[in-house]
Amino acid sequence: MIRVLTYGTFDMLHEGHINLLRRAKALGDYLVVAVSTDEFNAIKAKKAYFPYEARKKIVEAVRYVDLVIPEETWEQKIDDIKEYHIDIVVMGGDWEGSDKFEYLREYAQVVYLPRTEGISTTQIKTDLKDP
Ligand code: C2G
Repeated sequence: MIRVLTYGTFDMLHEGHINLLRRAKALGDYLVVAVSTDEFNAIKAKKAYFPYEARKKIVEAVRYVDLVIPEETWEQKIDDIKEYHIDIVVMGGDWEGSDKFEYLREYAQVVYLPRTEGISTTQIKTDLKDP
């Protein structure tokens, strides 16, 4: 069984997120999604519209997702790979080459998938503010 892991805020879930989750799952048999907690988002200087519990429930409802865990620190990834016996870590292309992920190659495959162009939570918020 190939086990895949990905990380993200997944706020205001949209097609770009779904495309990522669908392709991540297609790389294996079991997909673990680490959703950023509100406290970790503050560390990432990212403000989510929906609180963690809501984002967790929404991501858990996605057919490609087998397990949702909290992402609380930058440093938890090696422990996550070991605890969940992860074979492949997957992220969108905006993370390609990032030192937040490249070091994981010692523990698992690291795969970056092209982002879905033209959609982001930030863009949605901007468009809604100024239609
Ligand atoms: N994504 C995508 N296409 C988009 C928008 C997002 O492929 N149009 C991908 C991102 O590349 C990421 C995932 O969807 O892999 C989740 O995106 P975010 O919720 O914005 O995640 P981010 O804030 O980048 O958090 O430790 C890593 C961080 O938690 C990642």
